[in-house]
Amino acid sequence: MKKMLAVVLMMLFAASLAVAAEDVLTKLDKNKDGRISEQEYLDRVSESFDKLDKNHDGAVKPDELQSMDKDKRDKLIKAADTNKDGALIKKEYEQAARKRFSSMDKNKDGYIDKKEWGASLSERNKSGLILFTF
Ligand SMILES: [Ca+2]
Ligand SMILES: [Ca+2]
Ligand SMILES: [Ca+2]
Repeated sequence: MKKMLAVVLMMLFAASLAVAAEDVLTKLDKNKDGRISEQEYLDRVSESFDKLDKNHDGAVKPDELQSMDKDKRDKLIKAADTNKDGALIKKEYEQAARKRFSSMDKNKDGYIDKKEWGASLSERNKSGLILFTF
């Protein structure tokens, strides 16, 4: 009986994850063609950068990422800070996002469709690049 319950709970959990993922996809998909183009993705990335850059000096520094846990923050900076100065400028951030986009676009057609988006979810959890999760 307990086992059944665990299975049901797991299914519910998986279902809620799927719903959340589709929600985000719908939000990103501005022209409603059911997939995310690189431009749609980068628009959103640019918005998220502006939000992170609290003092609007064009660079996101670790102290502006205090709300994130240290591990994720370090991973993000490590992944995106190409000139290794400890701060992320928008160009670096967008470059990392572009890389992210092409790694999600498994069939290389320039779009992230529903299947690709779903498949990338678990990967993103592992990679810690939560900023690109939306
Ligand atoms: Ca679209
Ligand atoms: Ca930098
Ligand atoms: Ca694709």
